[in-house]
Amino acid sequence: MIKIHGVHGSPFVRKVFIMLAMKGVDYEIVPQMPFSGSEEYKKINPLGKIPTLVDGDFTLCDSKVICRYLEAAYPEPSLYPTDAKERATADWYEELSGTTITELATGIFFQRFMRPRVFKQEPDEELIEKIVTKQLPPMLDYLEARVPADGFVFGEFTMADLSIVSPFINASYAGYTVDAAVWPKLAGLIARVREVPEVEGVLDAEAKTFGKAR
Ligand SMILES: N[C@@H](CCC(=O)N[C@@H](CS)C(=O)NCC(=O)O)C(=O)O
Repeated sequence: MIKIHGVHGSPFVRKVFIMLAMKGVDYEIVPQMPFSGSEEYKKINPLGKIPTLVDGDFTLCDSKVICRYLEAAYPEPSLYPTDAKERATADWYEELSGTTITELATGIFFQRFMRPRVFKQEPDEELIEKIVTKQLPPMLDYLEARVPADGFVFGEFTMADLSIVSPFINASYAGYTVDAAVWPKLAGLIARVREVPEVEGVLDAEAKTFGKAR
């Protein structure tokens, strides 16, 4: 059986769990905290990051790479667009969202959620203010101009939708929501993605892990 090394709550691990659920592929979670410094874990993932997929003697790192492998290995249902331009656009959204946007959104999550709970430190409110008022808005404007008012980015649900939304789920754990008065399309997409049954299932599991209702 496929093993995923990681934990609930990571925006990257979440994508892999949801994709496996949508493809109907059974998997086992091997608990692996980020930033653990485990030398043993670095033997399968030299970066020490989560997730890592292990299937027998086959090992794969990085959520983007893992998701592309899963799409090729388990083609149904298709979760990436097949048209060349749409597929490339989906890849770009996953790249943008998995880098800069995740850094900003998880910055809020780290400060407001992880720091007090895990590190017993006060959040850096100045940093949060800078993210929320200066750094995140241009990204939200960019996405707002590209996401639809109804349905999903490429009609049917794809990993592009999940990639765009995943960082904002982390920010929501820290009390941040995308203002629907300013970015109505993006706020609507976030709400619709949350309602996809497999997304709901994984978010319920996250809520149990965090010990609170989502
Ligand atoms: N590009 C990687 C990023 C993975 C990543 O940064 N995961 C975080 C947890 S959300 C992590 O393990 N951080 C630990 C570290 O950076 O050392 C992917 O898509 O899987």
